[in-house]
Amino acid sequence: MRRTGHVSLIGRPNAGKSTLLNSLIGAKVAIVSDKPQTTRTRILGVKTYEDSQIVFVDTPGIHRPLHRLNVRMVDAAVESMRDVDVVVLVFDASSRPGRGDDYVSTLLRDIRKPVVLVLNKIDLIAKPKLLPLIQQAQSWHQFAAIVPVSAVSGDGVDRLERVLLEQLPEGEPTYPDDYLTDQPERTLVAETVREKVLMHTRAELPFSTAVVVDQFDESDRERLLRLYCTIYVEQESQKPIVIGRAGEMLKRIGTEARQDLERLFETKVFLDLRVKVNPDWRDNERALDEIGVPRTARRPSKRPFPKPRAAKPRRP
Ligand SMILES: Nc1nc2c(ncn2[C@@H]2O[C@H](COP(=O)(O)OP(=O)(O)OP(=O)(O)O)[C@@H](O)[C@H]2O)c(=O)[nH]1
Ligand SMILES: [Mg+2]
Repeated sequence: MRRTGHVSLIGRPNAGKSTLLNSLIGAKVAIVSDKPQTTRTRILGVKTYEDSQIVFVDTPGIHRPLHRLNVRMVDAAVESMRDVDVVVLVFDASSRPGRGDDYVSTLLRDIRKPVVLVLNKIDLIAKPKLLPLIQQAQSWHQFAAIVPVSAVSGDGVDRLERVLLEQLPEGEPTYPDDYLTDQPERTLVAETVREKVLMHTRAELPFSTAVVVDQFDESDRERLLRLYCTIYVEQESQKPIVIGRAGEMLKRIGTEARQDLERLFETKVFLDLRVKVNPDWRDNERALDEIGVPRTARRPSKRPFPKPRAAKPRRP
């Protein structure tokens, strides 16, 4: 039977949603990192089978938003559930369920469509731990199925595909067979650079970095694709960290991003990176529009977004 439909991948930050998307469609369309909140927008990845098609929707991890950027991110994830045929909740089986997971379960309460639970990262846990986890997970929601996988090794991913195809409605594929993603080339460039920044920085920097492609010069693409990007940080003090001593860090980021882009575009790439400060861009609606984090249905509030409160000093 021909089946087709949309499946969204939702879950807590770092659960492995983007790794799973890439594994499912067999191509890297979403960047991945060991830092939470890597994905900032919805990313479509299409898998075409002989007679069926699944349109996967990778989403930002669901977390407590402390900036307007994060409000857009979380809303994008929550809204994705409305538009799809099946929801896949991705859970990091190597972690302990916490309050964030309780919150995600409450979001599933009103969902009147099949929800499949993926227990990801099973390569990191001892086999005997899996059964108790499956039993515990049954209290979170009435799942249509629970599928253990390792998005990194690919273990269990084909079973997940079979389970999802069974849940999808009958229908003809909507995208051509060779269609892979909705991500424009410019976005893939910006995201590749951001992935390298995430890989090599720590603490607040991964969260406060954005990348914009200023110029995508393909006039001589067969010979050399010329790309000019700006890496935005929030504060002057963050610039030297991204640039590094004698420009060493920026060079490393540039070299690694260029190598990935040369593989992706199958041509030689010239990549120019500069670093600029864009103060508080994470709380500036216009900056977010320019950086390419789409607005969600929620209307932007005029009030300044509440800043996280400083922790109260503890009594000795
Ligand atoms: N060992 C192991 N690591 C995994 C697996 N899946 C993902 N990871 C790692 O988990 C980290 C987070 O992966 P991502 O795919 O970026 O997670 P995400 O859910 O998309 O995260 P956000 O975009 O921040 O919401 C990365 O370091 C991945 O390499 C897995 O099956 N096994
Ligand atoms: Mg992701």
